[in-house]
Amino acid sequence: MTITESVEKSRKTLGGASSRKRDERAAKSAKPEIRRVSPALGAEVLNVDLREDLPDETIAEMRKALNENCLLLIRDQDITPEQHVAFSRRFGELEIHVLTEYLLPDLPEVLVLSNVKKNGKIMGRAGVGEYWHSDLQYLAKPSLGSIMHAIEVPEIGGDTMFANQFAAYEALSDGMRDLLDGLEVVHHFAKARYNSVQVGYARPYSDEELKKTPPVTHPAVRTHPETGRKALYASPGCALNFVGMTEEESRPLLEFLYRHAINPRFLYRHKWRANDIVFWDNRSLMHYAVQDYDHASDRRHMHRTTVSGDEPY
Ligand SMILES: O=C(O)CCC(=O)C(=O)O
Ligand SMILES: [Fe+2]
Repeated sequence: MTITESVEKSRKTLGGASSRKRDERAAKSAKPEIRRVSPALGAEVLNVDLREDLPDETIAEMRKALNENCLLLIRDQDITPEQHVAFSRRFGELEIHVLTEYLLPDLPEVLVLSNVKKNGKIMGRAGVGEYWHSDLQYLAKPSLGSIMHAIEVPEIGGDTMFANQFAAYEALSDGMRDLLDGLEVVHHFAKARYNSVQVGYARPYSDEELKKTPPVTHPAVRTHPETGRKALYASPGCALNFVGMTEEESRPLLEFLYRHAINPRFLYRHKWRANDIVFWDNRSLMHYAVQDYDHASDRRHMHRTTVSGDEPY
């Protein structure tokens, strides 16, 4: 064999190997393995690499797993913000959060949640979400789901808890379900602010921010648009009262629901590892970010995208 022939042969072999590898990767990523992470909710998706443009079938499988399990965990994803956004877009349009100072300057689809300082300035929104809520429930069209990428996490602490609101609804008596099926709840962003200020981290929202988020009304029980399953949809995050009732009249029933909705049987508590991606369904879950780490010395740096959703019914 001449040198030219052998170079040609090795080029072919290498070329063959790399295209074979791509095929293998595609075949592998087309068949993600789905493994439940707790009895209440959540599934880990294995054999996917979010740096790649995943096949449509893989995305469809993930969507199905999300609808069934309410939360997806994908570990060891060392992705860029651009890859995070590209993956998120496969599930719908992305929201640009009203709190614009916490968005990545060149990529406003990414909301930074962080207590890490750069040049003396905190890089994101710190210490938020320490109350049960569903993201953007204070909007007329709340979010379908949020996709969080953990970049730096404390050794211990800083977990996020999730509560399955399908299970909460299904555990109610027929009488209570019938009552709730006929009720609507008023939600307001100002209450979410109040919750955060209460726990001592948030700055007050500006008039401008509040003007963009007038009170909205949603059914107390919402039907999942993709599965038809019903979920309790009255989280303490931003709920004020039932339509047609005063706050005082609404309080006893709302407080019963808040207690009921977080029965330990409905919960999964996620302990974050760096490069975890957690995709939670805001239509069927509430979540709660536990601020139990030392904000002065423990670094926690997360990126979140928020997939747009439909008007609840
Ligand atoms: O930091 C977290 O774990 C979650 C905070 C939160 O509520 C959110 O990003 O929606
Ligand atoms: Fe949240």
